[in-house]
Amino acid sequence: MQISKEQISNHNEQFFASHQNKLNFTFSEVENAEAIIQKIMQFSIAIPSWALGTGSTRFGRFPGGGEPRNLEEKIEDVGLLRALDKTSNAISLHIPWDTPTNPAEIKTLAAQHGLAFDAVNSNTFQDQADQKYSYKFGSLQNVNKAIRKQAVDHNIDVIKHGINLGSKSLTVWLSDGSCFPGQLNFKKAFENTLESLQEIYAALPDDWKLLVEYKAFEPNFYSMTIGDWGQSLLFANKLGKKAYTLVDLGHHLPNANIEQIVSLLMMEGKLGGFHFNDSKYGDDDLTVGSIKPYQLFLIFNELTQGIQANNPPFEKGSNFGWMIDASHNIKDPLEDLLQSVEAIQIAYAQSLLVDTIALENARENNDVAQAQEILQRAYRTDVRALVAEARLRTECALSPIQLFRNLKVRENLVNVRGSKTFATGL
Ligand code: RM4
Ligand code: MN
Ligand code: MN
Repeated sequence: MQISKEQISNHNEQFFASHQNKLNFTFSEVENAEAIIQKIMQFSIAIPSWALGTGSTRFGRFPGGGEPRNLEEKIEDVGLLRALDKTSNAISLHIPWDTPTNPAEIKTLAAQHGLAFDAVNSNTFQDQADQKYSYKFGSLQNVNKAIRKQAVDHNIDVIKHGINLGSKSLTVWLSDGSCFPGQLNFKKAFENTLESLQEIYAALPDDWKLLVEYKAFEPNFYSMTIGDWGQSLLFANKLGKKAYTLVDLGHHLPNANIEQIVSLLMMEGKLGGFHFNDSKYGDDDLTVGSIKPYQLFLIFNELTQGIQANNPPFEKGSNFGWMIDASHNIKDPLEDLLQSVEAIQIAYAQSLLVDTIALENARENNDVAQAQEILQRAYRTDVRALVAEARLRTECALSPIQLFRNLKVRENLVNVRGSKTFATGL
């Protein structure tokens, strides 16, 4: 299914008058409104290929119908998102869930939808049918050299797929760790993992990044071999300048101060990628901004400040790995992604409202109340009209979910693909 320009402009006409009112008001309140719109228009975010189907829990899966049956249909789905909001303009593949068997055709198809390929992701947290050794006791950390080699070879294979598609980074997330005290020699597990990562790093093209993702727990519940940003940074530093830490918002212990982590990683020039999602307890995959929107804003505040001090990775075409990483079990995945994209844009826009000079002054004077006022003033400003205006100017929908529903996109996909389709992924 394709959404036409005409369908979008008809939809926008209905909402135009009320949008214009809100926009005029926002312009009267926000001094740098035009600059914010421009930044949002340049903003780019990748969609993971595994977020387009219904996610499962360990208790079951309830597929919603019309799920993409193959990589081509996943690209088509991201194309739909991009038609509604130009921000979603890249796709990140998980291999072997989405192995591109004909890369030239896949690349052409993606280009037709205006999509680039973001980071490629390896998978050594599951066993594949044709695989010789099992990863039950870990992959890159495994006590058995042959198992480690199998996992290394897989990662090198993933890099090759990425090269064919024009990706510029490999994300390594390991489920390696242990479930019980005594099971693992921590030092050996670290050293084995480092040696394996070094072999992968050696196969990385010079203009690529290796993104080392960490996660506090699950599926291992006693220790994770790359469990936090300290461990990830340790690996990244030992590996070299092409290696970076990747922060996935849902991968921390409760109440972790993620904004502080972001600030320090940027200070070190080692923040390489970001997986946006939200969580309340143990799930790492809820819709961005659905649980802790203020935290999301505070994180963006650090990102924006760090970027202003360093380089402009938000811009289109940059190879900074900004991605949504969410896949949960009850919402329509496309509606969920539209909500996530907007939550990110709102937090980004609000972070651009922060009066950084005044904030720094307040800090230097230990004026705690004033510092809080400055941040909260930005957070409490309604920037939705600016985000909508960025969509309007890029020929996208003023209200993406409304249009998605009015056009009966999901019903259409069910008609074509059937109600019992299963997308590869979680
Ligand atoms: C993990 C992690 C990785 C993702 C897998 C599917 O929890 O977030 O980024 O590749 O899930
Ligand atoms: Mn992730
Ligand atoms: Mn995760």
